[in-house]
Amino acid sequence: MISPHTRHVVMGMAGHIDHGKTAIVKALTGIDTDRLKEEKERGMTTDLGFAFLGDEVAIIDVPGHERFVKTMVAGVTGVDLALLVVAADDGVMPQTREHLEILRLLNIPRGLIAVNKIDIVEAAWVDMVRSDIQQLVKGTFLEESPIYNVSAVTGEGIDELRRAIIREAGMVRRRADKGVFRMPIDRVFTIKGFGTVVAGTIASGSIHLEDTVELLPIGRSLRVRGLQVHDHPVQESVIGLRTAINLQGLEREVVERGNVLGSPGYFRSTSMMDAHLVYLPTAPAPLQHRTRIRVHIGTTEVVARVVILDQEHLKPGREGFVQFHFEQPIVADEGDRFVLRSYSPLQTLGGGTVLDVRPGKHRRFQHDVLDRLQQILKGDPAEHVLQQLQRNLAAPLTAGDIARTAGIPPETCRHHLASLEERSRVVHFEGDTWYATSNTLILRVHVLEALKRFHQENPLRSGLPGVELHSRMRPAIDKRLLAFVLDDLCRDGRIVKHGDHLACEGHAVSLSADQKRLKDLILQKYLAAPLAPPGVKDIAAELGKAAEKVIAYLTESGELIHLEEDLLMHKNGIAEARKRLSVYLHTHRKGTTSELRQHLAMTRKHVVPLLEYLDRIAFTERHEEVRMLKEDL
Ligand SMILES: Nc1nc2c(ncn2[C@@H]2O[C@H](COP(=O)(O)OP(=O)(O)OP(=O)(O)O)[C@@H](O)[C@H]2O)c(=O)[nH]1
Ligand SMILES: [Mg+2]
Repeated sequence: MISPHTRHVVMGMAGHIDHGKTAIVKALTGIDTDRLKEEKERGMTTDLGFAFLGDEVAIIDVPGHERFVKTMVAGVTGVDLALLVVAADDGVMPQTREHLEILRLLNIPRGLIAVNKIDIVEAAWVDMVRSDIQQLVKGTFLEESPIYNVSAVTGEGIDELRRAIIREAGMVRRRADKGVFRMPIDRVFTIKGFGTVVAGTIASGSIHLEDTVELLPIGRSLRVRGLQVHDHPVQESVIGLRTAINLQGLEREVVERGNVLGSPGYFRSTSMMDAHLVYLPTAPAPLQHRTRIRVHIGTTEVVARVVILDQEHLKPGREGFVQFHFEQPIVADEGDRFVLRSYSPLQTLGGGTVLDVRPGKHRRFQHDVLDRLQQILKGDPAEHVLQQLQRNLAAPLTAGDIARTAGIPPETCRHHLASLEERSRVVHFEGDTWYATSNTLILRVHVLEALKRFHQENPLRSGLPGVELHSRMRPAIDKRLLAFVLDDLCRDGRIVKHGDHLACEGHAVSLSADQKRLKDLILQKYLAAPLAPPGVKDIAAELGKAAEKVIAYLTESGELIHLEEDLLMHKNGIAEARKRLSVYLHTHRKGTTSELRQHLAMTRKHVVPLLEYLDRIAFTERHEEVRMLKEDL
C-alpha cells in the first residue's frame, strides 16, 4: 500500500558503460529500463530509466557512456543510495572513477557495490578486481560498503544483492525538510487523455491534488490535476518520493528535464550564485578566473563563467569560494550540491555546495564577502535558527520550540532571534512567537491564489469575508499570520477591502447578457411595490435557479437589503419607509408596531422584519411595545 508514510528510498545506479547496470536492474526488478528504440539497437543506455523494487525502493538507471555523464548527474542528484557496478572482466574503468567522484561531490550518503559478470571470469580474477575496488573507494562514503559478486545473466548473487539493497534502504535516514515544495524535473511525458506529466524526486516539502505550483524558470502557475507515486494514484506526495504530476493545461513543448516545480513565489530563477567549490586533485590544470565551465545542478546543466573570489586561481586538490555567472537562468537553493565539468573536453573537475542564490556581483578578495560565505559554509547558528522557522509555514513558533528543534539553549536562541529581527529576517508575534519573513512572502502568494480561486468560482460576488478566506486556505494557516499578510497586501494595494469583504485588485463583477436580463426582471419585481416585496423563493420558482445567484449579487452590491430568511427589500423601499417613519415619529415621538404598520400601509408579515432591521441599523430603538427614533433619544 502506497502512502506518504511508507518509507521510500531512491537508489541511483552508477558505473562504466556496458558493465551491466541495466542488466542488474532487470535481474532485480524484472523491468527493462532500456525502453527507447535507440537504446535497444545500440545495446546502450542513453536516457534515464526507472524501476521499482517492491514499494520501498525506486531505482534510477543511468547511462555509463562518457557522452552521457550529464544525464547520469541528473539521475543521481538527490538519490538516497547508490549502487556502483563494476564488470569483473573489465575492472575499474574511467567512468567507474568519474561516477564515483560525482556521487561524492553530490554528497550521496550511502551505497553498495556490485561486481558483475562473475560468470565469465575466474574466481581469482574477481578477487583482484575486488581489491582494486577497495583501493578505489578508500576514504569515500563507499569505504565500508560490502561488495557483492553477481551475474545478471545467470542470476547468481542477485537475491542476496536485493536483500542487501532493502536492508540498506531501511537504514537511510529521513532527509531534513525545508518544508517548501520543490521538485527538479527529470522526466516529461504525455498520457493520452490526460496531457502532460512531469516526474522527479521531491527535494523538499509536499504536494497535494489541486495545489497550485510554479514551473520554473518560466514562472508559470499550474494546477495539480493528478498525482502518482510508484505508479499508484495518490492524494499527496512528500519529500523523497519519486512522483509523477499531471499538470492542467501544460503543453508538452514548454517543459523539459532540468526545469523545477516549486511552491508559487518561493523559488526564483537566478543568473548568479555564490558557492564553495572543491576542485578535484585529478583535474588536469589549475582553474583560471573567468573560465567558461559547465555547472550541473538539480537535473539541469548550464554554462557559466567562474569568478574565483579568494585566490588567483584554483590548483587541483584545492577548495575556494566562487561566484558563477550563468549564461541562462537556473533555479537552485542554498545547500544544494552541484558538479563542475569542463566546457570542452568534457571532464568532471569538481563540485560543491551552493551558499547564496541571490548574491550581488562581488569583487574579488573582499574580506566582508569572504567572511560571510565562510559563515554560511560553517552553518551560522543564527541561520540555523532561521531554518527552523522557514520549515514552519503554518504558524509562528515559540522561542522555546525553536530552541528545542534547533538543539540549542533557549537563551542562545533568543539572542539569535533578536539579531535576526534586527535584520528583518524574522517577524515577532505576541506570546513570544516568531515567524520567518521569507515565509510571509510564500503566504502572500497563497492568499492571493485562494482569493483568485474564489473570484473564479464566484464571478458575481464582489469579495470574500476574511473568516471565509481563512477557512479556504490550504494548507491551513494561523489566523494571526493571515491578518499580518492581509495587512501587507492591502497596504500594497494587491487586495482591496470593502467593509469586511476582500477582493483582488482590479476584480470587477461582470454579468452575462442572461444575467443582466434576469437582474432587470428581478429589480422590476422589487420596484413594482417597494413596500410589499416578493419572497425570494417565489422569484426563484418563477425565474429559475440562475436567479438566485443574481439575487445574491444584488444583495452583496447593496441594491437589495436582507431583512430575514426569504425576505429582501429594495434599497428604495427601505429609504421610502425611513422617510415615512421619520415624519411619523417626529410628530408622535413613538409608535407601536401596529401604528407604524398602518402608517406604512404594509402587511404584518413584512413590517416586523423591516422594523427589526431598522432597530439593528440603529435607525429606531425599541422600548417594550413602542419604537422611537434613535436620534431623538
Ligand atoms: N556474461 C554476462 N554478460 C552480462 C552480464 N550483465 C550484463 N551483461 C551483458 O553486458 C552487456 C551490457 O549490459 P548493460 O546492462 O546494457 O550494461 P550497462 O551498464 O547498462 O551499459 P550502459 O547503460 O550503456 O552504460 C549486455 O550485452 C549484457 O547482456 C553478466 O552478468 N554476465
Ligand atoms: Mg544501461
